[in-house]
Amino acid sequence: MNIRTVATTPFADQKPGTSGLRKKVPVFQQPHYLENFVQSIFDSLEGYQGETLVVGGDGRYYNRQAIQIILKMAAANGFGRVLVGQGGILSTPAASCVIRKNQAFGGIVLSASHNPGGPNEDFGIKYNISNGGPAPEKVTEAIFARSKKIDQYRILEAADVDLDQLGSAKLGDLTVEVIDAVADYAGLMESLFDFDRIHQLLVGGQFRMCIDSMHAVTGPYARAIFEQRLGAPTGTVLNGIPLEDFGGGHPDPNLVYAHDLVQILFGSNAPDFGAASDGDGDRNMILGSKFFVTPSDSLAVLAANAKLVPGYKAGLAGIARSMPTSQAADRVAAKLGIDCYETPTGWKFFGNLLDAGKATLCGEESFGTGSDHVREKDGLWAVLFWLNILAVRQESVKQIVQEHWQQYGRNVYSRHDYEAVDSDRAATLIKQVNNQMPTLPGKKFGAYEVEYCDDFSYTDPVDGSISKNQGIRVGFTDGSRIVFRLSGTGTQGATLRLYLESYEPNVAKHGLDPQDALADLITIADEIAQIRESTGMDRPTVIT
Ligand code: VG1
Ligand code: CO
Repeated sequence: MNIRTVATTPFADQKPGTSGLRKKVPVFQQPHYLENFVQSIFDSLEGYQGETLVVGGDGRYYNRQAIQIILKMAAANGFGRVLVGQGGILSTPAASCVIRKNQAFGGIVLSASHNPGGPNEDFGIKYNISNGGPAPEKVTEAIFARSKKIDQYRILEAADVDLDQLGSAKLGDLTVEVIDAVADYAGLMESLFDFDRIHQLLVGGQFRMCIDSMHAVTGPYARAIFEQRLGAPTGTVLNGIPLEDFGGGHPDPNLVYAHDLVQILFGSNAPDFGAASDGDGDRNMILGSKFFVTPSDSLAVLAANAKLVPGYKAGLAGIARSMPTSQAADRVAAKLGIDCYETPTGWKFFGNLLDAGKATLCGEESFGTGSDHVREKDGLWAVLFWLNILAVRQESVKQIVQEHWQQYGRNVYSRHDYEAVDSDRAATLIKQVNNQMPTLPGKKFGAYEVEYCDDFSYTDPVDGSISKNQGIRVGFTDGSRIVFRLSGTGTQGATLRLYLESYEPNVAKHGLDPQDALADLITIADEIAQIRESTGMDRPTVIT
């Protein structure tokens, strides 16, 4: 066995963002770049000798090459066993499922999620801990600190492992098991949802659905679950073959990037239900016939109807949502008499709440929903949850959401993204808003009066850790909110996210277009942050 210790020098830019380290492929392809980061992960961990590591990714360009490097480094660093998805594939929620089921020490997930893939597009790497969830900040900070000092890494000299053949192989002392990427995950789904009832819905001839996998990782999962197990007609899954460049598309399930699906669901003779997922399968977009469900509403509707679903019929311990997510879920929690937690953006902040049994359902406005079944958000899980509810209630998606609004009022919501803004300009914009923080409370903008303005800080109720500077909130006396935040997942310049929310109890106004209902807040946001002037952009790149 030939283990090489390779001398290296640090890269200054290996700070993990909201969800791991994301860079352009050519950055990752620089000599030692990936190796440095992987060794920094291993150097930050303790006690993994002889233990199991899970490795898989969303199949994007460079996935296979990166996995071969990681396997050889895991062998050289003393792991006992690596479980790797066939073809190098594991969706993010499936990786979480496999880590938990096999009581692995941790996992490495290769994905840049919703960012485009290809030789000049994005790649990413993320470490997940033994609970199956993204490493908490104290771990990602340790990895970053190590990456700034690293001077060597260890790698085994060996031939590549055949990732396409199921079964076991040896890399030095390391056992590499190539596992079915879908089986464990599909089994978990079957244990949570009423597959018989969903099957009846799908084969009854009345109900039609389609799922857009956007040429990303969920294709094989969606085909196995919906077409093979649940009996949906072949062709229900669109773009179901994972491609290294996602067919040139942007695998982000929103109204802008999932335009094929949107055209079908808003076209003539539209199906009853449509869904899309992102590059690594942890996001979802839910559509009814000519109807879009905002992710914030989706979380609230799932929570309100959870008792209809076998896996959740005992009720929910609590609900957690990220700070910028609308407060629709808070209303459901209040009605159910359970706690609602508000966390910073990013799934890593839900892990402790889920582990401690404080929350059962979690959600983010960015098309992310999940529960305590794994420790990642889970796109197809959300689709199944909706289908289970539809099968029981026998109403349309639109009826269910509108009835929800009648009961709870509507939290009108929208997010405006300004992408690829010059980084200095974006920093200046945030600074300018920060400077106004002391003087904004009490200030009037037309009918709106600012009640509070702060930079969101979170104290984890389980371990007491504090995360500061998580987005600037401007709250108004009528409960409306504006939030300003810079993205932590982009790879080009900065992305400004503007989150807008107001509350509308009046049923007669529930049909309004959110952009019209939020028009005043949009103007106020520009007045406070001078967005158009600071970014040099007339309008947002993406509105959801
Ligand atoms: C975005 C979303 C956030 C999500 C993160 C990872 O982060 O806003 O809610 O958790 O992406 O999602 P940011 O920092 O760009 O706003 V993805 O599906 O990695 O997996
Ligand atoms: Co994702």
